[in-house]
Amino acid sequence: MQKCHLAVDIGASSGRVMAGFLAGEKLQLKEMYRFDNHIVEKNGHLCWDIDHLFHSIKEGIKQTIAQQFEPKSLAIDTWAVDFVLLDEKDQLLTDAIAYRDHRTDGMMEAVFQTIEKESLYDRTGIQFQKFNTIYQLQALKEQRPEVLQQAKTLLMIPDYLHFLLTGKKANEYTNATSTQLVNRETNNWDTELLQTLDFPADIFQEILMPKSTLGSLKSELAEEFGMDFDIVIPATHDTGSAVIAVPEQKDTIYLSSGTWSLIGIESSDPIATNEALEFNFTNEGGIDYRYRFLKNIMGLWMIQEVKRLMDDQYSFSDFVELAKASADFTSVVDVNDDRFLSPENMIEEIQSYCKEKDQEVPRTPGEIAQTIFLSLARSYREAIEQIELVTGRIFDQVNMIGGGCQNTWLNQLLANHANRTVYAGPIEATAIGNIVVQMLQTKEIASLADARQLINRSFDIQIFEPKGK
Ligand code: LFR
Repeated sequence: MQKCHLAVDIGASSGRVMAGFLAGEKLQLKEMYRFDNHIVEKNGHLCWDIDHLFHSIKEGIKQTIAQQFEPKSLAIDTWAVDFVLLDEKDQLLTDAIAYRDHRTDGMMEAVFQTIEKESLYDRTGIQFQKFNTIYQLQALKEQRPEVLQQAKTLLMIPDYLHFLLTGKKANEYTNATSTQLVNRETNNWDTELLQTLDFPADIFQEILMPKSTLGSLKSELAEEFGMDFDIVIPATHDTGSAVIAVPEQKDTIYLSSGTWSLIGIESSDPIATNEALEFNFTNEGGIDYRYRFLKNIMGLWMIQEVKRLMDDQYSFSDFVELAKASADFTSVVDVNDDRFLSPENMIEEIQSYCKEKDQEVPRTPGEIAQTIFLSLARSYREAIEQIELVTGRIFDQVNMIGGGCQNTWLNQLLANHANRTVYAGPIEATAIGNIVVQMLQTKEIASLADARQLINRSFDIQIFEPKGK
């Protein structure tokens, strides 16, 4: 059997179980299993189907073993901010409500009545997104206080999946910072903040850093799989894992491209200046307390929604070709307007935005796709300018990582609009970042710098030069 580490990487639209192992001078990655993920409507809320996710993880492990791979360890990463609450018997108290649910409408303003926006930013360094855990908890406090009162444990989604595998409860650091409740000085839960907001402090668990070992499988699971292995804590926030896998770090801007576009730089300290606040940049915690100074941009979610609304008759690569053929179409939307976060109908939302702004209304699939890609490229350029302004530094290149870098048209639009060389790859950055943390834990890789060199020589990177707009 081939010994390996298993990365379970679950995004908002799909999950995969990937085996990673060293082969000579290179890191090899092999997909073992892939499954669907999507938001479902349950009890009046938009939710994740957590049972389906856990079942799929187990299936992925079984398929891995059936393919003659033997996991030495496994680690799970997912999107951030969402959580579950457990009662005193460790049973779920709520569904796993998704961040696109409308329960947080107005909750940011409610929190600001208790603590000033500036003070919250100063304590946490985290961007203001209406779906952050802090606003989800505020929603629970106002809408279902009895649930919060009954709660004994808060686990973020990957923490909960790790708990189901091991029976051990902990909150992983990179994801914990996405709650907007971790203090950027202490890198621990901000107990004063929790008190101010009247959130029950005892539901928060010990924070564990990436590279820690959580424990081995529950005995009944080890029996079911016919083998036992450790669960290692990766950067459980997918963006945290992805940024670990950016091949080049010096003077580069990374853009993790998927359902979201996360654009930023790695910083040894949080940058929580007034300008950073004004531009709504975040300082999410990373491996070895490196901070991700970045901005969330709405991302490929917009085209995912369009694809779904068109009954999947076009693939993502069809949309790329159709958009290219509509390259002369110049209408743009502000992708970061909250109206695109969870609209009833993305196509109509884009069309009414254009109409309101007296722009030509996109009608064909190509025009709609082009409006999205062009708008994204513009907002990437704006974010790059803001990063340069805040840091006083110049960044000559962009490293695109993640599944979205298969969109060669968007890569080219970015190169043209930002007038910078774009390096695209690796596509599986998140799973790779997850795997190398497991290898750092076992000391198969000596340091993060070594891990990045290994990634650089192991995976294809495509280059896009600016061609003028
Ligand atoms: C990307 C991501 C972003 C986070 C958003 C919501 O998958 O994790 O980093 O802001 O999803 O959790």
